[in-house]
Amino acid sequence: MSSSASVQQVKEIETQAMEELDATVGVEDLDRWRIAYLGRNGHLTQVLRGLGSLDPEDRRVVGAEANRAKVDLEARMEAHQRDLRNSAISEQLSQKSIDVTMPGWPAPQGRLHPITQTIRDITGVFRSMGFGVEEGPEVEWERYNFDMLNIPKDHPSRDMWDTLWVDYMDQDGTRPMLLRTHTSPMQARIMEATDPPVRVIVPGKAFRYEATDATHEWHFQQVEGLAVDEGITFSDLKGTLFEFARQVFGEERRVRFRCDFFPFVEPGVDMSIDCFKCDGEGCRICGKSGWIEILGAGMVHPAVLEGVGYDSKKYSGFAFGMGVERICMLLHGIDDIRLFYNNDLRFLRQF
Ligand code: FA5
Repeated sequence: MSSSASVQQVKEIETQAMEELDATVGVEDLDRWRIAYLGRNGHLTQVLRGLGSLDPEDRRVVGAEANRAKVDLEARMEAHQRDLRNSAISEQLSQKSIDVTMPGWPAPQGRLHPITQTIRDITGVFRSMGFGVEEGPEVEWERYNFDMLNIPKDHPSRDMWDTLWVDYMDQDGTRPMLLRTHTSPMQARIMEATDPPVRVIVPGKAFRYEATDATHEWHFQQVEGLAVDEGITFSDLKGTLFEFARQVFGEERRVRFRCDFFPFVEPGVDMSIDCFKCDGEGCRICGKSGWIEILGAGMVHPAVLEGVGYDSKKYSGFAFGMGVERICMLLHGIDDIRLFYNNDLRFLRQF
């Protein structure tokens, strides 16, 4: 074999291999081609094997040419393989065509619970009147929930709040911790920690050992309010609560104040709104009275002021505590408080 003839032979193998490679259309086709030209007994491999029988000069020239052709063919094969894969994907995509104009799946979106929305509405109104917002513990000491609010141990007024006691014993065998029965303990906590003037509201949960019905839950939300300064009078209390009722319920809702007793205020009142269901006629919701009580209030008792170290001759103040669920019921015409906590999405999705 002369060197030019062998180089010629390599070129012919290469040309033929290129033509056949372009004609391969599938993975199996391509594999057959690789075996035929680059495989262990392939055409080009045989040329390389035969180099040993050539004289040194031919071996160098033909060997270099055959190796170049091998590298070129391998590169061409890889490129062809990529082309085949890409056109297979395009083919698949064109068969399963995607309609980009179709509407997508809606992303599920949560929303605030109606009670959370109502708390935000209430705090918004009081913020606009210059009140700050504080929060406090739900598991509370008896001292703050009762004693510091002028409700001593064994006093009958403790019966106003059926209490859930926490199973924690003091050294003397008493249980001094409870689930707070109202947000009022925060009055004492705030005054203990701050000097007057105080103007704050406290949203939070309260718990009572109570049977449930259309307007009573054993756990519910309250918003406490407290304002203490020099010269605060009962008309400040009335003005503030009237303005709150006007902003939350609108001008047309009627408001009623009645005397009430709470040991930590003197005088004490409760405030009611005319019933949303019967417009004051009397129905099941309002217990046939035409009114729904939403809050208790009054002037902070001098004993409470003195108990936190305030001078009750210099300072006076008012406090109130409202039930958030009752307000939400009035706002939306909801006739059973238990609906808020049943986790029934058909109810909750309406807000
Ligand atoms: C109190 O809890 C006093 N701490 C309120 C207060 C604060 C008076 C500051 C004076 C000064 P009362 O128990 O009435 O008061 O509850 C206040 C409001 O919480 C009620 O008007 C009512 O709207 C709501 N509430 C009371 N019990 C329940 C209950 N079981 N379920 C739902 N809401 C309730």
